[in-house]
Amino acid sequence: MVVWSNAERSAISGVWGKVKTDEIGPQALARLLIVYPWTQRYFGSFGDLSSAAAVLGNPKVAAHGKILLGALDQAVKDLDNIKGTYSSLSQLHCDKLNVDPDNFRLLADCITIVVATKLGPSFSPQVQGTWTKLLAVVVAALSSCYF
Ligand code: HEG
Repeated sequence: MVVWSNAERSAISGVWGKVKTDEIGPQALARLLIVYPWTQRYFGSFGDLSSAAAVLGNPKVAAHGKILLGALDQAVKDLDNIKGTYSSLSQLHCDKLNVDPDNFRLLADCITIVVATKLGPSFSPQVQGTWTKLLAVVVAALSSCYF
């Protein structure tokens, strides 16, 4: 059972209030596909991913990035029930999409880098610690069907 202190809850809503999911999502997914190119194998239907410019300009990447961050929004809004929120998503990624769960952590790192770039100095080490905890819980919840 994950316990969130009031300070952690307010740090998370502070970060979330400063990011635009429509901006962060596409940027984070594009980073994943560029930095870790093997992740492109899951997005065969997305069209041209042949260069960084192609990934950054691909409308399907942008649209899917928004969907990803929409799912993160659900976690942020219900911090005490992240495992429940993601139970069917975990099943989908495991049974149908066959996504290697190591990739969840890589996407989490990309999200953190994009958020840090956006927030600048207000993304203090303390805030980063809480944010990293949130994403670790998200990754664990998405991975739950695999184990
Ligand atoms: Mg996944 C679909 C969320 C990591 C590959 N992902 C989806 C969907 C959501 C989601 C909400 C739509 C589900 C639906 O249509 O019912 N994904 C999600 C989260 C995270 C994540 C929250 C991690 C934080 N996904 C992830 C990673 C990969 C991946 C790391 C592959 C490297 N997701 C993937 C694929 C689809 C989804 C291939 C189907 C896309 C499509 O065909 O439109």
